[in-house]
Amino acid sequence: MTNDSIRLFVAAALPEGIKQNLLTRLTAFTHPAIRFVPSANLHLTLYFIGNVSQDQLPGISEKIKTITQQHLAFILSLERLEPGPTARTPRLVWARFNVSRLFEQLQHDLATALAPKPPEKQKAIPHVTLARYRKSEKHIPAFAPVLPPEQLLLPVNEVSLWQSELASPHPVYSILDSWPLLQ
Ligand code: 2AM
Repeated sequence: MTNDSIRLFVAAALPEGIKQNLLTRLTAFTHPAIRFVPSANLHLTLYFIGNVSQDQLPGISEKIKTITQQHLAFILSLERLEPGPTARTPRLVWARFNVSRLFEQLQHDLATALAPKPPEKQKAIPHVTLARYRKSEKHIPAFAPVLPPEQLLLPVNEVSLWQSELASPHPVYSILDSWPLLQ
């Protein structure tokens, strides 16, 4: 990639109250090799684009805008906090939300429009990544899932394009643009 490349992903920003609610439950996962995601970086993952050149940005934004004009806003309900349960995600702790037809359709259409190759067949799980294990950690502990004591609802009213700048100890994210979903 050239110097003018940028790393992008599509995600929904979270209300401050939801972030705080999720973070207070994370103490169950305390471990020397775990790093909690800073509050400013928390988001509902929709689609990871990866590195693209600056001149692709207007086209990408236009595609996301068109998709958001065709999809309804939705509300997700928190199911549990748990270690990433799939072979792809064992090194994460995430907050997993309920399966939602509206989320799946939005995620599928973003992947179809933005992917350089056909999207994975595997369905995307609605989640917020809360913590990651250090890459050097070989032994990932078997934490039990944490269930929310009461219902926690996450309204998803808009979709944002985020830039990720890799940094230590955490990447720095910034929102480049946002588009409302249909009400
Ligand atoms: P994750 O939280 O489930 O890992 C920025 O990294 C965002 O893009 C995160 O929401 C992350 O999802 C998502 N993402 C998906 N695939 C990724 C990849 N291969 N590398 C980095 N981030 C990825």
